[in-house]
Amino acid sequence: MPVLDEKLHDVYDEVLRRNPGELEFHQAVHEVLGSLGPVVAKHPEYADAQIIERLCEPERQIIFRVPWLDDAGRVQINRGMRVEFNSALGPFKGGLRFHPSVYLGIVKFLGFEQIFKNSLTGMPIGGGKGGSDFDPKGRSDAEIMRFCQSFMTELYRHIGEYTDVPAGDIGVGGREIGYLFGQYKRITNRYESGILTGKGLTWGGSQVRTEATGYGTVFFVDEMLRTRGESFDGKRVVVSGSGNVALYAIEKVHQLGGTVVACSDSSGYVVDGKGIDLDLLKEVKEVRRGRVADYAEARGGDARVAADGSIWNVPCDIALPCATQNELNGSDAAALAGNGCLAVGEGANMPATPDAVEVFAEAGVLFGPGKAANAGGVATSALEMQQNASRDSWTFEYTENRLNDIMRGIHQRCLETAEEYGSPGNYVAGANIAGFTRVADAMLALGVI
Ligand code: NDP
Ligand code: 2IT
Repeated sequence: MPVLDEKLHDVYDEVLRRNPGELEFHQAVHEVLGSLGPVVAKHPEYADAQIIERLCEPERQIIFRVPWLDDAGRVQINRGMRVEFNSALGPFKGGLRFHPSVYLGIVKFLGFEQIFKNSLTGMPIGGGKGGSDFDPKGRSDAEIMRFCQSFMTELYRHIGEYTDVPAGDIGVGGREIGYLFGQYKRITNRYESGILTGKGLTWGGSQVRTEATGYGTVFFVDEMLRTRGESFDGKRVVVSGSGNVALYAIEKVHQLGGTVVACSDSSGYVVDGKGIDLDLLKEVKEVRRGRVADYAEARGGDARVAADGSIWNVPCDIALPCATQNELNGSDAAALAGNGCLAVGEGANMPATPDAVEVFAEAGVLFGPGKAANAGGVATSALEMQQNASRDSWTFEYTENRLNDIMRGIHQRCLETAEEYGSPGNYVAGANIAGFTRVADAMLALGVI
């Protein structure tokens, strides 16, 4: 982990003291502060206005009970939350995660990351995140609907086109956004398309939003490869996960001439040397809501599933972690670098541990951090908000071109900022500093609020 300078160290100690036990939040704060030494040296005005201290304290945190009836008629109780972290650049914006591991420390790490990611897109969106410890696995469609309706029955009073605009994340996709939007509409008697993003195409959604995070990650990595005269063409790629981000990362890699040879879910990973059959994988994951083992069985041939060991031991040229936080550690990174991996792009939020990031830096592996590499999802959400505000809908081609331009812009901003602050080629420094300075300048302008 980078050593923090004295002033930033004090800020970090205060974050530890005020947020005990929230390990992922601590990790995310440390990662950003690790890049800000040269910024506070150059800009004493940020320290005078306590900008970093204010950024580390969410503007508002909402925690609520979510009671619902399961199919057997039993009462179930989950905890829902929404952390509205920073609205200096626009309404709070960020996804909702439904997973049993969700607690305040996860939502705060994601909300904190989201501030800088959203800033980096150059679009007018603040940062927030929400979710629940609800476990969708094994739940019927009717149970998912009742849960979403109960969740929105509390959340509706806190969100709005100009206030806070949630979207999907782990465990929240098109189906859940539909049930959430339906309940909002029923409670308020208003068709306010701009209160959620990730909607279906017939009821206010945007083309490319489903594909955006995965496609955007691949566009970003493609830009990194270009700096070394390389491309995806002919490359072997490993993608972890097999959810929304992973599926569309795989699709774009294949469109660009690469071959994805492995993917995973929480029960294991599948190696498919001939290249993942994406139509089959989508059918298994999106229609049947099955496991990667079901894919391997249906695929037959050489495809095999592994329940232990690490997907990062599968030799590849490019690695795209697209599942969850801290899924790629220092020894995984060493295995990737040892196998000649050229580039890593974080489709997920904070999938690489601090040790892993250090290994990549030492080995000269190109590393695109999540707040830059996976920003295409939220950027396309902002495009969805634009379309909702103007009651318009754009074509797939136009929207994908906008996404591609945004990802190139983010890549450029990272490189230029890294250079300006003395860390040429360091995408972590570039993303953190460029994301930070835009928010910090807005906060300075808005006064002490
Ligand atoms: P999905 O729920 O669609 O898919 C998540 C995938 O990751 C599944 O394959 C899941 O396996 C696996 N996974 C989840 N949790 C764990 C875990 N604890 N251990 C191992 N595997 C796990 O989510 P998304 O694809 O939307 O999100 C993936 C990542 O991308 C997350 O980090 C999210 O924050 C990030 N992200 C998402 C964006 C979006 O627009 N959706 C935008 C930017 C970032 P299983 O099915 O077995 O649980
Ligand atoms: O982590 C993320 O950027 C997301 N889950 C998407 C957020 C959004 O508002 O589209």
